[in-house]
Amino acid sequence: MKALVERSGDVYRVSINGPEPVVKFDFTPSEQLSESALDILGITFEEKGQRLIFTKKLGLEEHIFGLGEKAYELDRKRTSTTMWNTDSYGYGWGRDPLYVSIPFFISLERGKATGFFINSPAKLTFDFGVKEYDKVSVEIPHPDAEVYVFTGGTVEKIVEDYTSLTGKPLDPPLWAFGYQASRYSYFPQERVLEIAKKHFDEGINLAAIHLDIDYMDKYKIFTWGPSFKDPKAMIDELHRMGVKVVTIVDHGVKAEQGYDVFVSGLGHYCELEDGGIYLDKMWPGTCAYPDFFNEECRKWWGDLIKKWASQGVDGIWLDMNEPSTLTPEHDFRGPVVHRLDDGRRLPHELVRNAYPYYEAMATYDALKEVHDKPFVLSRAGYAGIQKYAMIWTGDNPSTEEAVSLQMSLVLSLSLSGIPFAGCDLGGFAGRSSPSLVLKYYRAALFFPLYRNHKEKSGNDQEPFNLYYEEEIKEAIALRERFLPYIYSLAREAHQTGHPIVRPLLYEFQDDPKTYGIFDEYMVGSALLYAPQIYGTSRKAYIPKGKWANLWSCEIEEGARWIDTAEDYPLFIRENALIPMEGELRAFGRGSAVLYDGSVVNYDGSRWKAPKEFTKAIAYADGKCQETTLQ
Ligand code: NBV
Repeated sequence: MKALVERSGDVYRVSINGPEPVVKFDFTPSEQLSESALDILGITFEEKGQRLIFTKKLGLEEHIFGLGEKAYELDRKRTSTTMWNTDSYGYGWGRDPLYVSIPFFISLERGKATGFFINSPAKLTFDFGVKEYDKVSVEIPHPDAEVYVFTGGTVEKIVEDYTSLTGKPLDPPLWAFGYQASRYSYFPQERVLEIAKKHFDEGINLAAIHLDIDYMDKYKIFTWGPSFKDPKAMIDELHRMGVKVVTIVDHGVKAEQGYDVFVSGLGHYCELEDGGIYLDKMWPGTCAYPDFFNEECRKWWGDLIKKWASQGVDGIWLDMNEPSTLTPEHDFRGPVVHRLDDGRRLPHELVRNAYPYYEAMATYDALKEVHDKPFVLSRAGYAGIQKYAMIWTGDNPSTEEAVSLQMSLVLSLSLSGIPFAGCDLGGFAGRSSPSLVLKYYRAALFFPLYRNHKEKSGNDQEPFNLYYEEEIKEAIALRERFLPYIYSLAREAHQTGHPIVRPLLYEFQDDPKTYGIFDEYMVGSALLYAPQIYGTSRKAYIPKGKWANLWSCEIEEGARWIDTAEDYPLFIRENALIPMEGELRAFGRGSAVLYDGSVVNYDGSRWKAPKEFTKAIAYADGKCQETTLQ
């Protein structure tokens, strides 16, 4: 076995048997180390036929985080999990795998963090102390591997270094953080307009509306069907209302003579070993599938996206891109091969998880030529997807247990380099009670993507169709008040990789009590939120330090558990400032960088802020002092 260990700052690259990764990330080593560096890093590799086994010890006080979208508690200790992007309709706790595969985890032991990233889109299996109580092992189904170790020590530094390697998150347009409506499917076009208008009539500012597969002509991508007679007029009307338009685009291209999209793509589809086009079932019937691993294919797809978006379409929603099919297996069947840019033809099993990565790359790069800041929403993903797309967590169910699960998923994505994520508010699969929908809106209050979406056979769960309408509208309005803070955090996320919603352990890694908490979260480093998702009261953990209750102005001192019956338990950290719509709030001194780069601050007696802020609230000694600015 050949091992090469190189280093740049706190990041080590270990190359076993001369790997040629399917997804290449830039890494410029400053030094080469001897093989004994593997002992210092505490990792070993063993060859087993055509496979490699990675192992490290698992300490009694060691805990594991990351790995993106996994339906477990945040702490992955005592789980076994597979990386294989999978269509997972209606999943609940414990279903594995789901749609996104991020083979990157963070170990936290006695307050010290170390990160590990196995750069392979093949079917990796991770075992964290299940098979062997005191070991982490990863089975790699090929004889070579590229592994990165991040030794920065803090969770934040590791997320920074991981996103320096795999790419900083995109810079989404600001409307992406507004409230969005979706349904499988709103049609005909008159109904789309009515639905959008209804939101405004009911006092909800709608930022975007999503069009699911029924806008198409017999599900053929890049077409409009007969119930969208004048899409241009519909788009113009939506734009006049201030509503952006996002269309779903699946990967399956109907294999049909005379369908210009299909014909133009010949030569760019996934092939079988014998060179024939791989054909299998998707919405329109027998389909061919773009081979996004190949640059020529990405160019062809990019031209289609550009042409489509130039009609006024604002964003693209990539579904089924694990890749899935409508076959009993859901996956690609048969000996499918992919052509990589470097000329290799590799079997599907070795590259699968990177399919959505290259699809999102092609889509983002093309949209960028039409819109300054592209909006791409993807269901599946691989490490690095954060450069190109926001992620939504797929077909979540409308069940009570799913609400905290969604928090765990989005917070884990946050730890895994993907700050821009969200879930279908209300739940996609099944029927939802009004109180469940409200819990979803509350749990996700600060999730970067805030979109209601529902399956065909589900109930109408737009806020105005539910008898909890007022309460849900209150949630939407409260989120809106925090948008300046969310925007400023989006800027930080884009520049650094720091997530917007953060598990408590991200900010308080010295406190092991935070490791098990996934039903409350930090918003940036300044705000603590414990959503009221169980009933009318809940326990909330207040980490060490002083915190001001946003509403009552009382000061809480951590670390301790409290009971709270507030609808929106929110606490400002000491010496932090939060920019809100037209107002600033600070506990002690504090400052914040706004989305446009300007700085607002409070030095304990004076406020410094641009004109859009007319009110300021200072928290001190259990009281709030309000000041009118300029
Ligand atoms: O395009 C239809 C749906 C979509 O609404 C949903 O958000 C996706 O996750 N899509 C899955 C296809 C399968 C629906 C069962």
